[in-house]
Amino acid sequence: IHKAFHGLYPAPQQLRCQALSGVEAPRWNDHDRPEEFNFASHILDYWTQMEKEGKKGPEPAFWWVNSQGDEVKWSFSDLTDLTRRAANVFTQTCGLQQGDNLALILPRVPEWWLVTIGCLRTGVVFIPGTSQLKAKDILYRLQMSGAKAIVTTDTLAPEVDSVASECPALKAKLLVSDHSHEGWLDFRSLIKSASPDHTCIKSKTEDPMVIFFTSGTTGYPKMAKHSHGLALRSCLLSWKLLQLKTSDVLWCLSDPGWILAIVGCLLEPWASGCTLFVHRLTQFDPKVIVQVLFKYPITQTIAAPGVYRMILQQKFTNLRFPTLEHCSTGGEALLPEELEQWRKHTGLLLHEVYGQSETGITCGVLRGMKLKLGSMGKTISPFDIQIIDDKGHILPPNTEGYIGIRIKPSRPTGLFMYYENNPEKTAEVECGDFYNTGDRATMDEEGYIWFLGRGDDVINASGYRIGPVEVENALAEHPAVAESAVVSSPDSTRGEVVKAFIVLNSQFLSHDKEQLIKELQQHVKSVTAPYKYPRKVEFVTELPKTITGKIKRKELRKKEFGQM
Ligand code: BCO
Repeated sequence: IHKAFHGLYPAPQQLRCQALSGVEAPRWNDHDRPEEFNFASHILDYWTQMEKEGKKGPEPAFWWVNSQGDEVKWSFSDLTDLTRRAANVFTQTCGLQQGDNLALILPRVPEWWLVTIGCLRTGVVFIPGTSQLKAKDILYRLQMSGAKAIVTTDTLAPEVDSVASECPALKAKLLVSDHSHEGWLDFRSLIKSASPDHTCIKSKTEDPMVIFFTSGTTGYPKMAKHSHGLALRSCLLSWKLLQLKTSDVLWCLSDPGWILAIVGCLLEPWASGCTLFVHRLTQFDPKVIVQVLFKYPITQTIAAPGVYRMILQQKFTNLRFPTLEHCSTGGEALLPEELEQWRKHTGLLLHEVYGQSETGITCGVLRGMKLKLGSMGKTISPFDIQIIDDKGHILPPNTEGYIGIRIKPSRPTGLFMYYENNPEKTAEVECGDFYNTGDRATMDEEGYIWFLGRGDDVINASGYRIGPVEVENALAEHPAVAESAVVSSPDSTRGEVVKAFIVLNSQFLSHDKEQLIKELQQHVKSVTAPYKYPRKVEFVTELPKTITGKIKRKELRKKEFGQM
């Protein structure tokens, strides 16, 4: 069945493997802090060695399919070979060095995995972004990070070209495409001709590995920088939370731009030597997801609650998937009714996890753990989560407060290092002995945590964290908008959606309102990543403001949630 991807990469080797039981990845304990850690050399190359010694079964490490019937299967040996080549492309062809930043904006194509692991091998810090980003978002990311290289597809290459002259640090543009593009290096050909010999850097566990852009209440996204400790902690998660075995086939549906994808589509499956399954999924479609779950031997899924919710809303007659054993969910709140419905139709539980771009997964329902309806589980060691007030004092059980992660006397391995170039914001989220997540919750006497919502204006729509200012600024570019306030509004499909209250400029007051709403939505989709567009719009004559002229978003939000 294997089809070497576009004929460019080697077909998987015929492995001398027999299915041997009892083969386990190298293990660390919760509180181990090895001085050096590199996921590529410590984990991937370990599994490659196990394959070579015939000590690992024949299951592929990577199994990629698309709707056109193309299929890629790579063993760990293939991955080692191809990612060493990628490492050489970065260092030799692009002249990148350890600590340099690389922007990675790819959809779910196999090269995404070659780039990420190539970066791990060289110490190049990668910055994932969703393919929904537009020229302005890309410009912001390139300028803020000073990225020296970018990897993307031909869909986004013109957007990059339109801003590249404003990004003096950008030296190398790598294209993943079947076609060549002037001014761009052809990543696929370079991989083919690169040497497979490369020595992985000996990274310190605390050396930088990845940066995520994360939305906040004010201004544009901040850069949350993570060390290789994130990868180390994801190994612990793989063993404890999901308890993956080499025979498992894990499908994580997160877009490659988010931390959930780094954890669920890269680190967790391979920490346990299991198969990562990927469907190209250009457009989200619950029908395709259900078909895939019937067709392929997938044993575990990870997806935002919205994905399971949208599957349930389709009212399929049969959701008893033949091989699926365990489902995890995270990114937004899961309602108890959704869990009940999923259990009723599939016979399976939904195991909730919680985390942010700053933290990765910090709490959750471990496989086999008692589940309490509506709770997102318990803190996962080495994190110590407590519910705190705004001074960092620990609150008694069942009291509402902020989710705090202990950072003193020592910062746990895997928590973000800091907001790059932003010591003020880094200091702002430190609250006594804790990192304040800004999320509100309660914890019961047994340590189970109940999520309540954001303590600020950040909107969580279908698992996307959206800063209101980003949307308000996009709206402000439209001539009809005099001013706007963007808040969260409840929604039965997406949990929350973006709602914009808009004061129109006088010359637009007589315009057809339905038409204007469509135009404004389209406008936002065209100037910034479309997932941020306001799905609800209300025209108002004025916005509620404080005496100093600050918009009272909280008041509007409360109204949306029927709290006033
Ligand atoms: O609803 P519309 O059709 O009007 O608009 C949609 C898309 O059609 C459109 N769009 C997408 N790509 C576009 C585009 N338009 C123009 N150009 C493009 N390139 O824009 C809207 C996008 O909205 P969406 O992505 O929310 O909609 P969709 O397709 O219905 O997907 C639903 C979900 C549930 C699959 C999606 O929202 C999703 O993947 N959510 C999960 C996000 C996630 O993984 N979050 C985790 C973050 S990490 C974290 O929280 C830490 C946890 C440890």
